[in-house]
Amino acid sequence: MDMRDIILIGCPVDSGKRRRGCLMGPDSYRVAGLREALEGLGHRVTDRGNLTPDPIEAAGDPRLWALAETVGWTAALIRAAEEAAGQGMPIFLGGDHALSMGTVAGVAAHAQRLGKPLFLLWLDAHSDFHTLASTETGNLHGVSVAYLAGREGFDAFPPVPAPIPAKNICMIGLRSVDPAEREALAGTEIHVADMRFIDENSIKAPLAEFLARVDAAGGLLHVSFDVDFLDPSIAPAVGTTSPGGTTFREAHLVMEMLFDSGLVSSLDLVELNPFLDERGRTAGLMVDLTASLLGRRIFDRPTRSLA
Ligand code: 5AB
Ligand code: MN
Ligand code: MN
Ligand code: MN
Repeated sequence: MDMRDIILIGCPVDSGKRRRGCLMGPDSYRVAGLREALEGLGHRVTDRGNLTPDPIEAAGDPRLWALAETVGWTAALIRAAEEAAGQGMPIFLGGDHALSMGTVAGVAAHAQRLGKPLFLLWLDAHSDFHTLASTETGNLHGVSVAYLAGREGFDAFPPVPAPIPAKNICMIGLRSVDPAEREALAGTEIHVADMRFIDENSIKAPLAEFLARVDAAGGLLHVSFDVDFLDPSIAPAVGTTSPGGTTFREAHLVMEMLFDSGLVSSLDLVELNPFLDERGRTAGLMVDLTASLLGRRIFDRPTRSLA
């Protein structure tokens, strides 16, 4: 198996919504043994500790929660992600999903320097496709994809160095999409696999199709893994629970397919709120799934009959 240089970067972003707790996520992954799990698979792992946001004196906006702090995080994360992407495989330990505005934008800048297209896999119950104008809650963890895709109205934020073309974005696991998001998505080439599509076609179908396109394009692949992609019965430690999520087996298959593809070049683990966890089980599950994405397996394929 390929040994990788993995860089853990703590991103205790907690400004993307009103309910606090995601700032404890990076330490929760550490306590749950992420580093040890990845080292046990033969990878070289460096933990860079936690980042802090740039101090920003942006004017607030009464409609938007903690705008200046999220802008400060985005600026800091763009720099950190671009640098780390040139040194190994960064795993960004969240923190809420607002952090992906910075991490993915930074990785995209790196990809652009390499002259390779970046593809984005969004594993989430939500599409996170609001603009600052359309958000109803004012929670900025719900606008990340819109920013990264280059939608208008993000003047308060650093310009996206290399917006991601809509056809390079795939969302899997959707089951909570607001009307303004649905309308905006319909006008794009973003690939969406909602839970109905998954129920009718299997989770393998949209992922295999997407991975084939990444491979054919010689692209880099960033995976943004929101804990609420998982069903809340197995992953209770999230603020925005949404019933009808992916099962352990579906999520596990996604991780195994991602590993087999050899295409994943960076990863966000977002929205874990350890304050809401039950004896560390969500953090432990996320560590196990990350290990599967990085090569933990039951048998080497193809699986033979044991008879
Ligand atoms: B998450 C909602 N669409 O805009 C909004 O958890 C939820 O990062 C956003 O996917 C959920 O606040 C953001 C209702
Ligand atoms: Mn999300
Ligand atoms: Mn979500
Ligand atoms: Mn959430």
